[in-house]
Amino acid sequence: RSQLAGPAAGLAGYPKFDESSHSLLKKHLTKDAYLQCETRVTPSGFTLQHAIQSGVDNQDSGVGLYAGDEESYTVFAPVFDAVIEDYHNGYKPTDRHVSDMDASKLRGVPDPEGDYVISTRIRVGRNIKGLGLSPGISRANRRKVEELVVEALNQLEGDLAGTYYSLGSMSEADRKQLVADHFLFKKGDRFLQSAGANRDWPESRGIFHNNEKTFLVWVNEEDQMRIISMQKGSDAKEIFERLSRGISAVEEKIKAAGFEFAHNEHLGFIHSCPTNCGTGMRASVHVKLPKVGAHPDFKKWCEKLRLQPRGIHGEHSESDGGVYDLSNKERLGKSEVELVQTMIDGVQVLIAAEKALV
Ligand code: ADP
Ligand code: CIR
Repeated sequence: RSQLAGPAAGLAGYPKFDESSHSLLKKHLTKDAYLQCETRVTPSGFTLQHAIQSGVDNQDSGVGLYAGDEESYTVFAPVFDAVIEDYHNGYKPTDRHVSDMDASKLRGVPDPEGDYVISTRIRVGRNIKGLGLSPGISRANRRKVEELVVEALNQLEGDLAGTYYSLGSMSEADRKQLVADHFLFKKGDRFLQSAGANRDWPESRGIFHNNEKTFLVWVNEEDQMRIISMQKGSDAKEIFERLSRGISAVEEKIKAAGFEFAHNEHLGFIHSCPTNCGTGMRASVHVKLPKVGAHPDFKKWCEKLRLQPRGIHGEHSESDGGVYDLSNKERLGKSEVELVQTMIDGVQVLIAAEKALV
């Protein structure tokens, strides 16, 4: 395939950003970076215009940039490196990622009495090397991913064993209930839509879960896999231990089929969104913090504690009844254990603040 996206057009296709937009794309897509990347194309045919489409269509994006394949991160490095450094607390192009999945190292329980934390969830993303990323994946590769992953999941045993439900054959009522209960991804996310990640929906998408719905795997949404461990209460150690076993079991089966997770020393596990590279891990609680959440400095406190607040239905949703989703913000350059510990420690601080506020 040609290494040119087309004849150089200079700045003719440079996007317009609203004054109100605060995305990392707007901040880091300098004219110089744009000109460097404008004519480049990855081996699977992904261009800069594909990578930035979501942030251009959705001016309220926090980030606004997606990769269509592993190579997007190097081919469009002038933009991706800057966004990654900004989002992941100064992570440099020369830095190396680290990993530690040892649950026994975690210290403390956010809310031992169970007065504030409703539930805890830890998820990671995983993609299979060479099969593309959702914004650029081919229909054939997406089908291959579903086949490989479902075959791996069907071999899981003990508390990890469960059933795969394809999105295409699920009733609308069942789908809605799974979304409302926080188990399933939502449909038609406009950020993913613009990124090209919703093509051929709902084909090859689905969800696997065990009987208790404490171990779940999303297939072919934003990433090929989202591996999730969750339960009521705040026992992060138990949840992390189950997640760790689950990831290893899935990886072993994927390897037995002759494939491997997309990973490199610098970016850790490769994801379609640059915010997820590294561990791909988001460890979150749903926690009742009506006073802290309503405080004018809430966002500042979260930033200081390296936490990201989300609403009650996940990213781009609002809080309801003073319940917030709080999770580690960074995912790259720190180990899984460090990031879960960041969440535990930060949530403890905010619960103490909630108790102190009158
Ligand atoms: P992701 O976590 O994969 O980045 P979202 O932010 O959209 O994606 O969250 C996905 C779903 O997981 C949402 O329904 C959200 O409410 C739910 N969720 C997140 N954290 C928790 C938690 N601690 N307990 C219960 N549900 C949660
Ligand atoms: C956005 O830019 O808002 C969406 N594309 C999602 C960004 C990833 N999520 C995050 O942690 N802010």
